[in-house]
Amino acid sequence: MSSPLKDPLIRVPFAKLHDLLYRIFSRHGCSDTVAAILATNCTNAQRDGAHSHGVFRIPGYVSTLASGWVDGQAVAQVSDRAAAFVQVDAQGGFAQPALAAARDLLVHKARNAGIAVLAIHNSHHFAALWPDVEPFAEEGLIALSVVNSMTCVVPHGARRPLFGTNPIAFAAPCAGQSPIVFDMATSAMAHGDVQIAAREGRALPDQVGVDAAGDPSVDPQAILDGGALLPFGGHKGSALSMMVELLAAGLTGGHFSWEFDWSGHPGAKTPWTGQLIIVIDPGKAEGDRFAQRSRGLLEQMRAAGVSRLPGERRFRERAISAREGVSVGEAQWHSLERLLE
Ligand code: NDP
Ligand code: PYC
Repeated sequence: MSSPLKDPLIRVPFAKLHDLLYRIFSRHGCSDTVAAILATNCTNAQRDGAHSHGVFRIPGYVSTLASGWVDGQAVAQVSDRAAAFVQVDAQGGFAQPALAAARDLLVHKARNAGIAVLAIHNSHHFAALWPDVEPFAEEGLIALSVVNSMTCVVPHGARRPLFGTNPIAFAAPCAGQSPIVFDMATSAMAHGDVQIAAREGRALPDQVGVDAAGDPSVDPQAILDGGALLPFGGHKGSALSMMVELLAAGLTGGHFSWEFDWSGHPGAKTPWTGQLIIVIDPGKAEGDRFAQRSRGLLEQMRAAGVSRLPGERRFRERAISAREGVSVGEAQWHSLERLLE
């Protein structure tokens, strides 16, 4: 598939892109439920300009489904483990349908207990993480999620890669405006962005990765061909990445980023790991003023000179997409259509 950035852009209605992606997922072995959930996830990412996890990912989904590595028909099994703990076995399928299957129970528990945990294992997550948390904040809840991926990050002080790119996403309600949302890999760069840079022949910034010999490199292809990424922020990002491994895999029972072997499934791209989501009901806090306090915090940040808050770029892209349609590369669109043949 051609690069989303060098390809001339066209604007397509959200529903048209969603329908195409739904048909691709269905054509390549997903159940109706899974196809609809993944199509929504991927269309939302493209709509918000989250290009490393929008339609760029579709060939990877398709090759993974063809390889038999992931089960596109899986029906997640939800277990009510405790007053504030829900466990889901995704049955070797995608994490997003597992979250959807457990969501009502999770929210019910969070509203009762003030907090609830969702532990997903035996799952594949190949997407951006903010779509998993933002909807909770839209209904007044705070949500934090972590997911681990595949070995491609050298822990601080180590000689070889071990961790995944391991993102952390957070969403909180904010009075009178869209929720506060951030979503970030704990690696210096997302693996998807390294792939995009390699396609475009763009050098990376310093301190992002190393080549196969372990020497610092700004060549994205060298990082992809046996090299590795570094955590962001040295020992601090490395500690957060370790935390993600512990929560998303150690706690849930999912695989650590180094624990699965996909070499017998050529074309497999989706990490077979786990995901943790923690949901808090701020309505249980004394005074129930959390959304107002959030707004006050943002006002102070703006007054202090912050001109760009996390999530703002995506919300801006979303508004443009609503007016003009979702932007997709022209050649990219035709490549997608060919996946229906
Ligand atoms: P970015 O570094 O692009 O952005 C991280 C966060 O910082 C976002 O919330 C972003 O907001 C915000 N931000 C970016 N620039 C600024 C700025 N100048 N000032 C203030 N805030 C800013 O994200 P990553 O490259 O780390 O991750 C990209 C995606 O990759 C994520 O969605 C992540 O979930 C996904 N990913 C998924 C993995 C998986 O296993 N499924 C593994 C690794 C990554 P905004 O959104 O508005 O740009
Ligand atoms: O961009 O690092 C990444 C990534 C890994 C799995 C899905 N996305």
